[in-house]
Amino acid sequence: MRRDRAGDLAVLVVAALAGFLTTYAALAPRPAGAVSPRSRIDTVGLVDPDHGRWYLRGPDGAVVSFYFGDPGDTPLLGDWDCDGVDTPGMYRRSDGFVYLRNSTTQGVADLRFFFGDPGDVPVAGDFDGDGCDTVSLYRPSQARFYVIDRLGRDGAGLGAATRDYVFGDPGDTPFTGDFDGDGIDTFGLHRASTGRVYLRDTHAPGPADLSFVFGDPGDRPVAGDWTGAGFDSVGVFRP
Ligand SMILES: [Ca+2]
Ligand SMILES: [Ca+2]
Ligand SMILES: [Ca+2]
Repeated sequence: MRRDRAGDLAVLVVAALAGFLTTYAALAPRPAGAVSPRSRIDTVGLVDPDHGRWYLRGPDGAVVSFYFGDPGDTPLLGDWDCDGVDTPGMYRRSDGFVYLRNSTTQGVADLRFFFGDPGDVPVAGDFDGDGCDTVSLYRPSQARFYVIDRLGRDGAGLGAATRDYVFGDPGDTPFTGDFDGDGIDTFGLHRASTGRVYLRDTHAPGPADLSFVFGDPGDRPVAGDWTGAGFDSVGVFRP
């Protein structure tokens, strides 16, 4: 979830996964005279699934911690209000709602909307490059992604899917990132049985643009810009 707003000093968060691992990013101040606005370095954060407590690590090592959500919620991170700052969200399977918050502090959700079917997996990102993150949907039983470029309205359902397509196999774990640095987030998959990662750079059916083996069975994939290179690459968290 890329944000290149020159001069912003805001804290950002990128990418979230089902379970409890998130990656966390902050936009560092631009060095004097720097031309490129890309000075973002991603780091990681964690959500304690037993207590709904978030731990987000900044580039200076400082950790922001707060409670948001209930045990068992699926965490999300994104820039829901397009202000350049990524903040928490969660999907609560028990009531089928997504809850989004616009600050990295404790408090109630600013927006909630009904989400998909019970087996669906939420995936957050900026899928059209307009600077706003939305919550899209991955349906594991069909290995199908539904790309949604608007947030649901408060109390109502998801926005309409603009595209949907099959990518990967049922059982793959989805994640999002801007793997080619064009400002648009797309999907990656991690196949636990083989440890193979599949990355796709466009929102259309087709084979992976890049595939490689990374990590061990049981690892959880994340994507982020770990070096400030201007594109996202893959990491794993080993529980
Ligand atoms: Ca925001
Ligand atoms: Ca968007
Ligand atoms: Ca991209």
